[in-house]
Amino acid sequence: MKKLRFAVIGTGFWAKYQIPAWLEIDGVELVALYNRTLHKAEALAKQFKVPRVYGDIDALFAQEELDFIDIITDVDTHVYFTQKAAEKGVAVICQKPMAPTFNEAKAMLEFCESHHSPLFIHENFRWQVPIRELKQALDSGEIGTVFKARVSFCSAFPVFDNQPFLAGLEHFILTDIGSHVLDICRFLFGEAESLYALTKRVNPRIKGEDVANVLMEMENGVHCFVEMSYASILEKEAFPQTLILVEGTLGSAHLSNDFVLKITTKEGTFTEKIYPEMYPWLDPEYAVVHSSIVDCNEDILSGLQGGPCETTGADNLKTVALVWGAYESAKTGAVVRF
Ligand code: 89Y
Repeated sequence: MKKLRFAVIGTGFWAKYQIPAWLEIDGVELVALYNRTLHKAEALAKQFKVPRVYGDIDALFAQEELDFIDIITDVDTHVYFTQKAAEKGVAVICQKPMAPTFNEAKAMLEFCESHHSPLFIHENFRWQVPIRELKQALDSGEIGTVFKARVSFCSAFPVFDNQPFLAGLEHFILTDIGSHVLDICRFLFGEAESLYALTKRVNPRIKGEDVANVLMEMENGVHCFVEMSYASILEKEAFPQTLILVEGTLGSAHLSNDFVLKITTKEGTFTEKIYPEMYPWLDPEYAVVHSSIVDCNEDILSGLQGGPCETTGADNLKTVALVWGAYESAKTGAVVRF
């Protein structure tokens, strides 16, 4: 099969991992980098031997023959670059969160559909190996019918050191981490029927909320409590792990710190350790996330080649709806129904 030619749009923090993750995969060829500040693109091009760089997005589309672009910029530019690509008939992969608001995300998807340009969202948390393993355990039926779950992403990791723009977001933790963990909930338990949320800002130096608690009732009746916080000083710092406890009629499954998965039934507890693949290019502080980029890219490549793909734009819009449903619930104090 012919290699798909692509360009990376944006050469900030995440591109340093997204690019080597692509280089792990056959079937794609990275031909160019774009960045508003050209010298940053030049530095990364040198590091990863990418042949061409651009500081002008129109020049990129005029001079390169592309099958797709991978947008790794801040959220406020996602719609702009997506439309530029779709107008040229180029497929788009875009980082989460898809767009700054639900309406813009919906319009972005409709724009791509009307231009027959496939849209995929790079949503990688559901591709973390411990979470795939947990899903397998739930699907095996060993803990019976699931009735309740607690999904936690609570940390005091200095997240603004690497990604300072997050501190200026009016909507922070639900868009940044909520996009991931609410997507994990959809992956594990299906769609939500209703949701109630509370949010809070603890850190006075940031603009948005850094604590959010969301209680969902899923269509299959599962009660799912999702807690997220960047203000949690805990005995064990878990960043960037999502810790999950699932209870079923025959037992429970507990994904706890340091990738330990425990399955408990009346027969006892079975413990397993599920480590992420430690690629040489990953930052150990982000290991489980960085390593999942490869699996997420592989799945999207399958979609680009006309095969199945989990995180299409249409699928991810349902996660975006949960994020913005949570903001609405926190603002109005009402339960939001889907
Ligand atoms: O931006 C976020 C993400 O996608 O994963 C963790 C993170 O870097 C900080 O919350």
